[in-house]
Amino acid sequence: MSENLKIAIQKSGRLYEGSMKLLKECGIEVSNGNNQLRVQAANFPVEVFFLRDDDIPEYVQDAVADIGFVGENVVTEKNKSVEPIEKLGFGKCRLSIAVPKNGNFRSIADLNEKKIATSYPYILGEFLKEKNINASIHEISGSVEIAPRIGLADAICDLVSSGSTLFTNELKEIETILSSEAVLICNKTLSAEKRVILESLLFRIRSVKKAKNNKYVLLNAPNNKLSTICKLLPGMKSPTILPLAEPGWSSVHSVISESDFWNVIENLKANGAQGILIIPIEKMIV
Ligand code: PRT
Ligand code: ZN
Repeated sequence: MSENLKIAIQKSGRLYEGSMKLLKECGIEVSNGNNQLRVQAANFPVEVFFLRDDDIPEYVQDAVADIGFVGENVVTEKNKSVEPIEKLGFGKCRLSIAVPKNGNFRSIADLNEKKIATSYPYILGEFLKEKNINASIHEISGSVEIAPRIGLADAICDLVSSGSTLFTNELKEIETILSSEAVLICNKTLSAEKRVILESLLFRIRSVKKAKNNKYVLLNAPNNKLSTICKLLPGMKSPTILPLAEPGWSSVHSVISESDFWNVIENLKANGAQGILIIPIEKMIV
């Protein structure tokens, strides 16, 4: 019987939606209607396990699952023997040290001999060691942000995304220890057969990610401006140019990356482009 690749994803929480959406965009149908622990995909040789995110690195290390989608923060904290393969582009956050807004602490050096509350004792411990700061770590598993107010700690080390939790609790960030997003981690001794399935999945994931980072652009340009405009549009090979019904004008089609999107659009306009249309790309085969 041929093997399935076992994928561990978060059962519920902040990474659940993103993980399910990514599988769907990769054309993998997984229905978790009955809140099951494990589901076989309908049309791809994978089986999805729904777990607590904290358990995913260990399960992947021990080959209970072959791969997992989990935050880099959890991978680093758990320090298991797994191979990080690919960033997945969702679940972005940072692990930061924060202190009371109106207190006396300005930098991490002020935290010598102080107490820091966190759910990330390993990462924080390594960081303090590296910076030569002798603070004590108080491990708590939830609601870390209230620790200074109730006198449990002088500072906290916790995940931040929008910053509103810190703001509401009158805390301010003084140091970022780690930037994180969801990553695909892999067991280190995957069979050759499973590697083939993983390669096929990675190919799909990369096509989805690439599409998200790029836009399809259509514009009209006078023929005497075409060479300038083409230089602004690198495209996958080179732009496609089609004549318009109106003499002296062409339609130009290309792909531009999200990162320099606004710069390119402004330059295109300044160089005579008109009727610019930007279209999202669903998949981009790399
Ligand atoms: O039940 P299980 O153990 O699976 O879930 P969990 O409660 O441990 O994790 P969950 O679902 O809260 O988070 C899962 C993963 O999402 C984390 O490990 C991160 O990789 C990622 N992630 C991204 C975040 C955040 N953003 C985030 N903002 N995880 C937690 N937060 C929390 C943070 O701890 C703080 O309480 O949100 C609050 C801060 O948010 P802002 O927007 O107010 O700054
Ligand atoms: Zn967790």
